[in-house]
Amino acid sequence: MSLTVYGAPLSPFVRKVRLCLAEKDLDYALEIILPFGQPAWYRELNPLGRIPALKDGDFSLADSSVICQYLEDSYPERKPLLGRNAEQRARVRWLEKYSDYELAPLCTFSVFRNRVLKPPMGQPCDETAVQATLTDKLPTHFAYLSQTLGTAEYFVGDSLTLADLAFACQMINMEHGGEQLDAQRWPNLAALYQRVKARPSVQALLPGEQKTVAKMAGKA
Ligand SMILES: N[C@@H](CCC(=O)N[C@@H](CS)C(=O)NCC(=O)O)C(=O)O
Repeated sequence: MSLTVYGAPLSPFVRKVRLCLAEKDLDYALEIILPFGQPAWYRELNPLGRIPALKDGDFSLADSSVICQYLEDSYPERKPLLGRNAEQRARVRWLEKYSDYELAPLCTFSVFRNRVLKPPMGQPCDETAVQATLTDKLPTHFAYLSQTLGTAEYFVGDSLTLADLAFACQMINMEHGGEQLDAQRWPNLAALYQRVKARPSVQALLPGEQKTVAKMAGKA
């Protein structure tokens, strides 16, 4: 087994794969590939030019969800993260997709991109767009996710799954962008986020990410 993840630590999708690997206690190497200006050879791993990609020996594939499902199928003796039966697996996939496709455009591509990525590149932060994201767009999604979680500790079943990791990955980018989940309004979601954030898998990555974000703010 020789696993290599291609990508950059601040990407929520790269982080999801790294957390999945860590929770499964699988060793891997990280090869830094930025989302833009990638070397030509990277297109062989992902013709769309997006991060992450994964190599397992000679086998390669792209897309964080596909990669995590591959890890689940390839290492069945490791901690399951996709649920324990058909119904749970479907729920996990739905909620993972929800975070990746509904939260990511807001938490990552609006709040994080505007506040963290744009300034060091000499581009202005569109604070009007960020405020619209925070006040008009995100609350509906948090309300749905909060209702879905209810009084449970995790989104699906009674243990951590990719649904929780995908959600936390978006919350981390939002937090890098200077915004917190409102714990008064969505106490159960905020508690879930803190629960996931406290895991050794997340704690192993966060300080490095926070350092990078602070450095980028210094350059802005
Ligand atoms: N559905 C993909 C999304 C990956 C993605 O959008 N990655 C961003 C970085 S966070 C990227 O590579 N953007 C560059 C681009 O779209 O050209 C996944 O889950 O891997």
